[in-house]
Amino acid sequence: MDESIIHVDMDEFFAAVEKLDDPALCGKPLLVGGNPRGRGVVCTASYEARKFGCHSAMPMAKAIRLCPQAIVLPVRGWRYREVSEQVFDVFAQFTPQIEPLSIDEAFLDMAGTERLFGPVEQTARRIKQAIRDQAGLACSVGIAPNKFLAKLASDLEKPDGLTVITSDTIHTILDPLPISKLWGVGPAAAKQFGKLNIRTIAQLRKTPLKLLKETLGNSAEHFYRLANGLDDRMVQPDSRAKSIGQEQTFTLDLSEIDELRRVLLQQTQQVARRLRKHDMSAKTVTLKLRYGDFTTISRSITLGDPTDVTEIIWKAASDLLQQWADSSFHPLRLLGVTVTQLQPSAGGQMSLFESSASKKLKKLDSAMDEIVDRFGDSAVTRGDAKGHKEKKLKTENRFATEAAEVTETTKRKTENRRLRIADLKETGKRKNGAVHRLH
Ligand code: DCP
Ligand code: MG
Repeated sequence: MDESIIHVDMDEFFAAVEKLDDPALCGKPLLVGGNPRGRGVVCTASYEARKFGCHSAMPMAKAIRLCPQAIVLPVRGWRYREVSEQVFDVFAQFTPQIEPLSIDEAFLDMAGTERLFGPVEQTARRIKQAIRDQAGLACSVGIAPNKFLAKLASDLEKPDGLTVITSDTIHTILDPLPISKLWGVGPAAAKQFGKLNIRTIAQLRKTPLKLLKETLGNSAEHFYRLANGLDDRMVQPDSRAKSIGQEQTFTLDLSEIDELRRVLLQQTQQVARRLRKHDMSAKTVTLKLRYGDFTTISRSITLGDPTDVTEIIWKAASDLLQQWADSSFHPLRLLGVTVTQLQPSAGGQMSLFESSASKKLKKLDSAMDEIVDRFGDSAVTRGDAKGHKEKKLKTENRFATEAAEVTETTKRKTENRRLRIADLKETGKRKNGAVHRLH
């Protein structure tokens, strides 16, 4: 099948996150954006508010005139980014070929995944369901042979849509649409087309290319190709790594904590080494633990400062393992460690303000890296200092001890978030002032 490009676009994204965090907002007209008393604009209007003519980029004051009963909410960028990350994590469960377009949309190239997941349309349904389960939100999906058609398709049946354009249906779907649906047709281009009496894609497709070139110059061919459903841009995956991790499935479930520590130490050394190779530091360390019945949980900790030092990451990872073992030990089928919240390291230079303990650790790391580079991974490993407190190096790992169970099973995750949100509301962190009615 040629239709291997998927475009996913979240529905009423900022408003949907607000509804997710406060279900009392569901079904209500919402305007998320800037202050109506200043020159604030609408970032998004919920579908209920769109019925009154409100839309993105409209001055907030005007939107309120159109829909006075709307609830106006301020922009909570950090929260939308957090949910966006969950959505992109779902994409990564289906393909590494992900091209992000914005906070709420991406292209996925599914070519070659049929053997693993079945037909692309079926996979698209699974992606929609996984986004609903893991992020609690609805999205619209377009499936087509190329990026232009996939993006156009995802917009055709919003909200909660799924539209397939095949090579057989291109013209039936494109022809009646206004030319403003073509990628790159703004008001100026639309005016030019108007001079040629071209208002629909069918009219454009049927106009001789020569005539188009006389009026539109170089861009004529681009629009003519789009009107015919042709686009050969590739999906360009975002190459910046978002996480570095190492995991291992055991032939027999492992039930010895010392054995697990040994595996984790190896994994941590490899992860930290890969971080240094990429000149990156990480702020969050996450353990993945899978039990014999496939229940998968994770525990994470956020460090005070980003680091690429093995000893600091090991301290975080081994503490997490110990805390888990103390409270809910089970034999493990799989153990893994991942670091996230990556950022470039400070050029590998040791800061003047760095403590001598930290400098020593960095020297140790570079010496170990050199040995591994020359003689391979198994050439050297550090000792597990557990129980030898006097040997423990006093590193300045100021852990903002935020150990939290991030994942349980996928199903329980959404439920947990709802509980957390209810918690937040109760503790008043989401202040009443954040939701203000403006009349
Ligand atoms: N956004 C913004 N300013 C704009 C347009 C959008 O801040 N001028 C933000 C708010 C949107 C988010 O980006 O929620 C995603 O943009 P979309 O164009 O995908 O719009 P929505 O997701 O809100 O709605 P739709 O269901 O039409 O995709
Ligand atoms: Mg959207």
